[in-house]
Amino acid sequence: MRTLSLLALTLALAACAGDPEPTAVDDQVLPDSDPFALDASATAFGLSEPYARAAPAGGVSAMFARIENPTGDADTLVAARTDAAGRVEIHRTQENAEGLSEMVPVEGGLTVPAGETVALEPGGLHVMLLDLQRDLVAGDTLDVELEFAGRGAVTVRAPVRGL
Ligand SMILES: [Cu+2]
Repeated sequence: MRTLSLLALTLALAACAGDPEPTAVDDQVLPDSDPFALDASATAFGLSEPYARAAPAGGVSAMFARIENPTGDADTLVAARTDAAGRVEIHRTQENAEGLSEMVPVEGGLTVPAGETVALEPGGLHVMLLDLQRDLVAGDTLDVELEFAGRGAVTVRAPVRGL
């Protein structure tokens, strides 16, 4: 799902060319049925490529995605929720002093700067799903509510993938 960036670029080029009706382009950028978009405009904050890892009930999993912020204002992911997990935390995987990989909570929330994309990916930032309330099976989908300081709560539907 790289279409968001490409379309944003297309939109910018169209604007430079003096497109008289840029809003008409906005309307067709992302269809309403697109499960990955938080907003139907390529110039708006959005999320792409979400997925969660398969794991059994009682275990742990993680959700990954790219959070794209082409707007002029930073926003911060302050919390996440899903009924599939007893507890959800925002984590960063890093190397500790002993050279071992460890996960630490991101204090104060995860800021997505204006004009930037933050990738939640294996080995880096992720939404940690603890105390799974049910099996997450490859092929299923998982709804995760992400709460941003600025724009409020948005729900992302993440496909579940096997390891
Ligand atoms: Cu973690």
